[in-house]
Amino acid sequence: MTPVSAYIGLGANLGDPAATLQAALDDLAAQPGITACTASPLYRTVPIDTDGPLFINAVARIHTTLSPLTLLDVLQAIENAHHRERPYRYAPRTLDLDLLLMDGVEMHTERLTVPHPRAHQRAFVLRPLQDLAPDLVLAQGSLTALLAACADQAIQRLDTV
Ligand code: PH2
Ligand code: MG
Ligand code: MG
Repeated sequence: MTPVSAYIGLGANLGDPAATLQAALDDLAAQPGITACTASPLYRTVPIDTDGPLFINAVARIHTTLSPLTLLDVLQAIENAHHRERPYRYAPRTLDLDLLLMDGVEMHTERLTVPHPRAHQRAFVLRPLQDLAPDLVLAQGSLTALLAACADQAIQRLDTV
């Protein structure tokens, strides 16, 4: 089976978020069925629609032969390995891995909606996505136009040395 590309959003605001995101990127790259993993820089972001500590966010592009639901299982297993708890919606978390986009995939099920239904409204997703795919156009518009319309402009790129 030919691999397709998919974009994964990474976020954390509990524990050591930057270290957890780096570890999660390594975990992703090591999965059977994931053949490449390219990461955006990390960003420090203000919590949106929730409160609690600042987040660290990033996006990864992977190539995968996994089905969307099997990929979701893999993402949730990695979240759980990093002690993710789900006491209530948008609770502070050690690790959140969201399937944002997948080539050729549009699905709306109780368990999974792809493309991610809120990605186009969130600078903490769009800004790192723009680093990986500046010319990408979502159903709602170009990344540049969508970013200009985002409420969450408070986003700071972390310089990696
Ligand atoms: N994730 C949410 C809700 N709000 N805000 C920021 N800054 N970063 C996130 O990853 C995030 C959020 C739900 O998953
Ligand atoms: Mg999320
Ligand atoms: Mg999630």
